[in-house]
Amino acid sequence: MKIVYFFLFKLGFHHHNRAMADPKSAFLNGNTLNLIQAPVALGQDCEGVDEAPGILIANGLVQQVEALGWNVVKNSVIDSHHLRWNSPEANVPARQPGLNIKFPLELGEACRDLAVLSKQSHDEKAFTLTLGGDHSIAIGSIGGALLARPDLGVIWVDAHGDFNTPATSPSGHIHGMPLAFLAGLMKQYQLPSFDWLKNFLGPDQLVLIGIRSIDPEEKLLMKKWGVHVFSMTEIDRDGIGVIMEKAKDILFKSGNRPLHLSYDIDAIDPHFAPSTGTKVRGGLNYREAHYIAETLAETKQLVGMDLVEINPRLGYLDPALRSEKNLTVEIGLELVASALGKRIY
Ligand SMILES: [Mn+2]
Repeated sequence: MKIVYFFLFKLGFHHHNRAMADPKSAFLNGNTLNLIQAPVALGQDCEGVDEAPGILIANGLVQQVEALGWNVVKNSVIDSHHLRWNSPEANVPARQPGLNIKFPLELGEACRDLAVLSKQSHDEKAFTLTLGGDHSIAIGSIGGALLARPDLGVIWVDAHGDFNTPATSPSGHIHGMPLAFLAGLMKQYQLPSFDWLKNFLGPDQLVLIGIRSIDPEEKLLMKKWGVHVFSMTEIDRDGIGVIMEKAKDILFKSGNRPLHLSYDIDAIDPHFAPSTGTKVRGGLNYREAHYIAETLAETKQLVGMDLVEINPRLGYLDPALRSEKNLTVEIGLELVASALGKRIY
């Protein structure tokens, strides 16, 4: 499979007139930020999630990031036209014979190429912002980050557990399996297209927040592996402020470490973020959604972020609205800003 990258290098000379913000992170090289667009949709079955990176950028993502004092040095796109539902290749039978998993070859190769970019970006100590695409792309962004930063801590914000394996998944969709890959639970299946995954997360490196929909056997896997889960129930009981303190206590137990935020937009209540493929009621409200990103930015340990599962074709009664004033695209842009240091006061 041929993957082509488009690198757009920008000169930073016009940035010196901007007030240099305070140090972004001890784990970063100043205010350097690399953007990776991962328009991948084959991890699930709704057309349109691959359109999100383009629409986020058309709605001012780069300008917004630069206004916060970041210097966007690289803007790379994984050319994954063959990974979209509207491509002819997507119409071939998806399921691997004898195994309940869809498009492992295509997604393994896409994530491998994304991992190369992610590792390189982390080697450069640039903040690495990856725009999905469905959540399968986190195998690449985090799998690559772990090659450069084996000690990475991950905050996974999601409505779902994303811990399924072929043995527990009702659908075979890889966007429900990225944490099983990153936790090393997929090694038993020996998928050659994922053999580049070398470093894995341990239970002390991962916190899940906002969860409210877990498949029954997936839940058993998660408990056995020992993942820290803060479901919507805990957020209701303790408030998001207490939950974020607990999450930091877990991740910083042995001292500071670089952090990665993997933000699935479906963690947010569909009332606020309707344009996504697997909606679940009872999610994060608008301020809770932001508070998570703001708190992590405040730690100064954040080195990367995924923003995934925005599907601009969904959630609107009037399709004419989908590419312009899309509420979910707007909230996605705002979450990136919060994670990159935007403050109310
Ligand atoms: Mn997810």
